[in-house]
Amino acid sequence: MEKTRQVVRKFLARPQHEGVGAVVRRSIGRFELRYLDPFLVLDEFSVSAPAGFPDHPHRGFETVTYMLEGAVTHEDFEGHRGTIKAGDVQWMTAGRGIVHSEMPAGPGTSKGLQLWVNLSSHNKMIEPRYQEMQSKDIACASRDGVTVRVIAGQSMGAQSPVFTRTPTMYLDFTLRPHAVARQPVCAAWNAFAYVLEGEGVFGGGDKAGPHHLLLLGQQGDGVEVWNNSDKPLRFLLIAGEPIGEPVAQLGPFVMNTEEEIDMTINDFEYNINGFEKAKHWKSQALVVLD
Ligand code: FJE
Ligand code: FE
Repeated sequence: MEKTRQVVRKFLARPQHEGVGAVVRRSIGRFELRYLDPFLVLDEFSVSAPAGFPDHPHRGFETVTYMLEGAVTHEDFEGHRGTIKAGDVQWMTAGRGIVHSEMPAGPGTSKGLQLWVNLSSHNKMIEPRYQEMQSKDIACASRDGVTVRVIAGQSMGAQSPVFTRTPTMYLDFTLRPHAVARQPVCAAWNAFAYVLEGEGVFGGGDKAGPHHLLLLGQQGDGVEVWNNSDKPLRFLLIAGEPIGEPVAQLGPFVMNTEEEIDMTINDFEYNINGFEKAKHWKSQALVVLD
């Protein structure tokens, strides 16, 4: 690494209501940062029963759910079901259509992050697919007070098996006090850091604590992060190759044109073109709440 990218903007993600009774801190996808190509949404969520994200559809992008605390049970209209526990990742390609519910499991509060990764026009209508990794199976590396968990891409010799249809790097760093991390990031990829715990100095000067998103500039071949404090620092470093296409979005439907959005509303309403199985499906989670 020769030159670190600098922080160009800094955002504090404040809590807002989403789903049914859930709270999210949305950084990407809110008014001030509508779209960071290819990323549509980054939500740090906190949810406890009976609140959650009951039956809803997706089309045209991927959701990446990374749990920090507690667990989330998901079930979809194809009968795919499971529980994402602390440290686990679910990389879901919604493609042409998924209808599912995502509800907290067990007592206490479930916390995590959900990232929405856009798909290019030729991938928007692909078959839905799941890539799931349990915490114990996530590639990890440690050196000089720096530990990284590799959710997507590679870092410090560790590599993730996740296939990212939209090329994406997703790293979870923990730095001991006074440690420094240097991570190469592809030129031309959009990149940001999101602080989970402690306080870091990013890209040669900007200090930030929890719930802050630091947008990194394009100049440089990587990023440098310092933990100058005497507490651990944990942050995500995420980067993706921009798609460079127009975005038409209506809630959980993300296409390229308004016409495609209208077709999607029609497909969902009449249970066609990928939404066939939504017709007679209801999650068990919803039944329990009834
Ligand atoms: C959604 C409202 C929503 N952030 N973070 C509208 F709440 C949702 C939605 C989520 C979501 C789910 C989890 Cl597990 C974590 C989230 C929003 O489900 F998709 C739309 N369109
Ligand atoms: Fe969802």
